[in-house]
Amino acid sequence: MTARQAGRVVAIHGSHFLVETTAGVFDCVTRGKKGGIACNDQVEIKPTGATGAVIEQTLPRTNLLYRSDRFRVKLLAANVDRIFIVTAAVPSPNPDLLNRCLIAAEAAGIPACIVVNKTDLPETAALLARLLPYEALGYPLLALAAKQDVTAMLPWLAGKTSILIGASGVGKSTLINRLIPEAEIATREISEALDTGKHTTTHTRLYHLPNGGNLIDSPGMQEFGLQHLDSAGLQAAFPEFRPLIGQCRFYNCRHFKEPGCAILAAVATGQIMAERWRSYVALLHELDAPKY
Ligand SMILES: Nc1nc2c(ncn2[C@@H]2O[C@H](COP(=O)(O)OP(=O)(O)OP(=O)(O)O)[C@@H](O)[C@H]2O)c(=O)[nH]1
Ligand SMILES: [Mg+2]
Ligand SMILES: [Zn+2]
Repeated sequence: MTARQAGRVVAIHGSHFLVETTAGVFDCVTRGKKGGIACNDQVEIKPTGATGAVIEQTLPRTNLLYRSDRFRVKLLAANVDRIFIVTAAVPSPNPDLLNRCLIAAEAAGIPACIVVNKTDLPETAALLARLLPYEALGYPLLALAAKQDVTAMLPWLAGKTSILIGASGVGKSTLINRLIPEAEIATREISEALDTGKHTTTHTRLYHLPNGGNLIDSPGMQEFGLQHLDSAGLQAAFPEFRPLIGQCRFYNCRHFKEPGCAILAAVATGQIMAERWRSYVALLHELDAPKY
């Protein structure tokens, strides 16, 4: 009988899990029903052959980043130290998606940074100006061009496990290739040449940084459901709401259209960004929708 080994899930392909151990990488399956295992989960496996194994157990997580709509939950990664939300002026950015990523990061208790990629594009100045208020909320803004120079990211990555998330085509895989040349991830140019469709990266995968630490690439997302939050969790994920909570006329104010609402007053004066409040309202209505 082969002994159990500790490992780390580095990629998930359907019902197969690639698990890295000190004895090499194993192609693993789970016992019974699949699911519930995320990239960067720490697991115990039991080898069934030279390269095959069964996942026996998932070890407790420090955190879990995931999205959820009415129908299903999609795990992104576990045990993450930092989330980089990658944006670019092209393709045209979606503030609601950015907000949802930030809210998911807050809800999971993981620090988030915003990366503005493609600074070589002239449209970037306007995007940076629009995103500046996010820095004031506590989300550092890193502006760079993955195709030119990614050194601005290095101090944030060292010794940590980080994940890149964001819309398709913003340059997540290009960034990883620049930071980890041996990753050799296919990026948009290649998928366009092969005509394989819109999303280039189809699986979440963890790569090791040359100077220590790990970086996880993820497929571009269009939607980010947060059905797992309740109304209190949603409000708590907005740092700019915190100083105003308790100042509304009604103790159970939902900050939607109630009279005497301190949040609405702050939106009216511009103290709270209208695009943040719009994401809040959209999410508030989504969590009222029936779940199946
Ligand atoms: N101008 C410019 N283009 C870039 C830069 N970085 C990446 N790109 C381009 O943006 C396109 C998309 O890059 P990818 O790295 O495939 O984007 P992705 O975010 O991984 O996309 P998905 O895998 O679909 O989620 C490619 O054509 C890249 O060459 C940059 O710094 N400047
Ligand atoms: Mg990609
Ligand atoms: Zn209110």
